Amino acid sequence: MKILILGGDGYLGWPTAMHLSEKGNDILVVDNFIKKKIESEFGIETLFPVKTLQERVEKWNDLSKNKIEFAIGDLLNYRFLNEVISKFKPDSIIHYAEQPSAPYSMASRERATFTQYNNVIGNLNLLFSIKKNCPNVHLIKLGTLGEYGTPNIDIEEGWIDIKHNGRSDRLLFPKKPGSFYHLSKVHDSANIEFACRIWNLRCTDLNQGVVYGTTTDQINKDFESFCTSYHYDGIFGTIINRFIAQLVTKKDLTVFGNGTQRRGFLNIIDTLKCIEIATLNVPDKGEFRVFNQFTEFSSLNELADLVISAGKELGYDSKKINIKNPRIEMEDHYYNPKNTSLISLGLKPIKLNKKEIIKSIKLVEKYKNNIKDNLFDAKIKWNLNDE
Ligand code: USQ
Repeated sequence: MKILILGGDGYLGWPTAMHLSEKGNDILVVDNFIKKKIESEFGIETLFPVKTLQERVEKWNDLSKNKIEFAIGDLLNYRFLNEVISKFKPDSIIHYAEQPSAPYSMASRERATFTQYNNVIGNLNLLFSIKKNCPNVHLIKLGTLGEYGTPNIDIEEGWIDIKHNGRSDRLLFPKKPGSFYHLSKVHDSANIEFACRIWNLRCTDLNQGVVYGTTTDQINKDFESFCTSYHYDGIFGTIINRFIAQLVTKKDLTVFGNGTQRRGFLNIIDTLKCIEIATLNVPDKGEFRVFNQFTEFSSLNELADLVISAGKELGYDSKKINIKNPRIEMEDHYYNPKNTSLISLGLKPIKLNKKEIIKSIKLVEKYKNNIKDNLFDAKIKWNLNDE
């Protein structure tokens, strides 16, 4: 297949490019390096020294029989997007190219509007370009499990059958997201569903949980050349990766609030498998298909306890501290999201257990001198008036 990967320089985009290239697909990666700009705005550095996209692609193309190509540009530039899509003629488009940080989107009015403008308009441009250039393409869009929030009912995969006053319909599942970033993905989903309905496009929206992990089969071929970003900072760092970095620097693990919040998680290797499964199972024309992409869910306290007990086996004695929650989110809540679609299509999940955590700890330990303590602070508060 010819697969266009938008946002192909990122934590997930780059490993996806290598994985699908190794499976024999022609890959074109597009990125505008926006995450790098935000990193420099906040003085953020990733844990591992990640090579430039050019260097990674060159090295990959030396070692592999399938080549990866790349183009630098922005989805907000409609002319650029049309040119890329009309020349490459993809069979599938995987769309990761969005501002991915909830805290960033809550930092100020400017960052909230940037997040929504960048994500929603970029996605809208993509829909128009698909309609114009390749209406049969399979769009695989990265959504987020956080689109649903934590409603007091079971979370279905995208759609829900509703009976109301004696009548019934199948409607998009109601959304109760927790940040302007998560909201941007809600708006994307609504726009894509509409485009599928009116223009007969086809899309898989992957509502993904929090990803953890550092390596994949392709990264392991040559870690220094192919590693992807690892954030532990308060903007891009996600919870498990932060906990592991806190542990190896002998800090306590910062659980926000009372830690009874529940979230869905998956290993980075399972992200790649899910994407591959999506590419191989193409939805019908006009279909807006939603998969909930996570493999297990647990409370933040359970996660912290798991990292602490894995750390104990390696001689660490960090504790869990429950700090005042900088976010506004439900802490005690019902949580039961479904995830049967990807499993029924063949996903065999990697279990988040002590062994997996120990593997990550050992890798992070090698780079612990790069960790900057001041980056751990989760300074961004959801209620700007708290200051
Ligand atoms: N949290 C802590 N301690 C920390 C950091 C976070 O307790 O040091 C808590 C947060 O309050 C939240 C949970 O951990 O309840 C998850 O936070 P996170 O920063 O790991 O993840 P989140 O902001 O939700 O966003 C991440 C990705 C985003 C993706 C999303 C999937 O950055 O791109 O969409 O995970 S999900 O969470 O399912 O919406």
